[in-house]
Amino acid sequence: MSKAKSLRDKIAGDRIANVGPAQIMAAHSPLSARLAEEAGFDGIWASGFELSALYGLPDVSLVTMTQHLDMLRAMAETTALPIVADIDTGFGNVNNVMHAVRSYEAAGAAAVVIEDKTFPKVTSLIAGGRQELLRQEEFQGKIEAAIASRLDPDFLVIARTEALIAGQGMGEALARAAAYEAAGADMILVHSKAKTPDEVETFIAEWRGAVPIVLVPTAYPQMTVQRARVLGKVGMLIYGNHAVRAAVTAMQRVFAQVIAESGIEGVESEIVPVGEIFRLQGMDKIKAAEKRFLR
Ligand code: SPV
Ligand code: MG
Repeated sequence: MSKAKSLRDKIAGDRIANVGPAQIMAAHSPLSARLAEEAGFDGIWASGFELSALYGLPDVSLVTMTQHLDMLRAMAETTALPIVADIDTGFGNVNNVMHAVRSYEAAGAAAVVIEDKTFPKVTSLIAGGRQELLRQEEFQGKIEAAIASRLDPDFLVIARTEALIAGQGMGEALARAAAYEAAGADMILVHSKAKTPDEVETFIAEWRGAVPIVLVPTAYPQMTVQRARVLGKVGMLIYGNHAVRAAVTAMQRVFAQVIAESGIEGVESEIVPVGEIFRLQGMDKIKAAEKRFLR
């Protein structure tokens, strides 16, 4: 079974059994993807924000498609989880979208999320960001192009509307979501930077479409699985940047302690032993292979 089919089946099955939504954790490397899998998440969010941060860059379309695709491919080779690829605006117009969808599917993604902003985009949660929406018709064309380009019919094309982020109001967000569903989107991601879930809850209450909703509750962390389940239409919760934020928290603490103590002895008990890294790297397989084949 393809990872795309397993993700699609999970979302559909969760809805019937009323046990979802799927929890998709951000990752920016094969190592972080492996940790997310071990923790028990249902999938990986190949976040543009996280990879940009990894390169020390803001998330404003500076990281190239090739950089993101290479990292996604490495993650797909490392984790059995389905990967939801954040392909921003699709890297250009419909031609870029078609090329991207073919490339991401071939690299092992299970889904793509394409957002309805203009290229270059500006990261959504920044205060006072330049948030420009693409014309609705042009974005519908991008969704149609994405669907026409996938080889596996289970590969998910998720349309993301930034209408609320851009301050265009609930009516515009609902109209765009309906237009994107009409264009064939498998799911609708409605992004919000409101500090409470009220805005997305209003959207969901007024949503008359048939396809499930995806939420990225970074700004409104009160949105739990249980709360989303009650809403009835949410298929996925994406934890958008918690891998890179957790990594930064840990490194800042440990680095500060090492500097303060002028040495590494004090942090020894605070960090995993080197053996844990050997385990995550799969050194046991290397040893077993050498024992078996190296003569
Ligand atoms: C990302 O993680 O890259 C996202 C989510 O697109 S957000 O940064 O909130 O826009
Ligand atoms: Mg992004």
